[in-house]
Amino acid sequence: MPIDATQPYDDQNIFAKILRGEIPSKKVHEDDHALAFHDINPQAPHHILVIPKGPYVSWDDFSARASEAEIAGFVRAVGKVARDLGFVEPGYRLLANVGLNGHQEVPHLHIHLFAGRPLGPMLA
Ligand code: D5M
Repeated sequence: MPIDATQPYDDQNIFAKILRGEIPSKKVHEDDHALAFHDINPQAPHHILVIPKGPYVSWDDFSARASEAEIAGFVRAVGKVARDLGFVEPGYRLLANVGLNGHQEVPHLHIHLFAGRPLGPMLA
């Protein structure tokens, strides 16, 4: 079920549990600001989720409240994951779902990174 992105941060959400190591993930990158792991329900040959380590519900929450260091660290981590996994050529797609109409299901900001096949035109 999609969530309301204006809700307060819930530290029992599944990605908070992954960050605390309470449930496993197939990790591909970790640094001070970000964790990246394989999506459990891949929509492309490569489907990675990149999440900030701080408690941010959505892109909206993150862009409004995160520090400059957190924003820079997170954005750089997304790019580094794509480069390190060899996605830059022939390309990849980034996606962040926000709130009810964006069909965001997990209330901790995550960037989807899709690669490994032609992804076609953007869906509206
Ligand atoms: O996407 C939420 C995404 O989170 C969806 O693609 C499945 C993925 N997911 C859910 N639980 C897990 C675990 N435990 N590991 C890895 N991936 C997971 P959204 O943008 O919120 O609709």
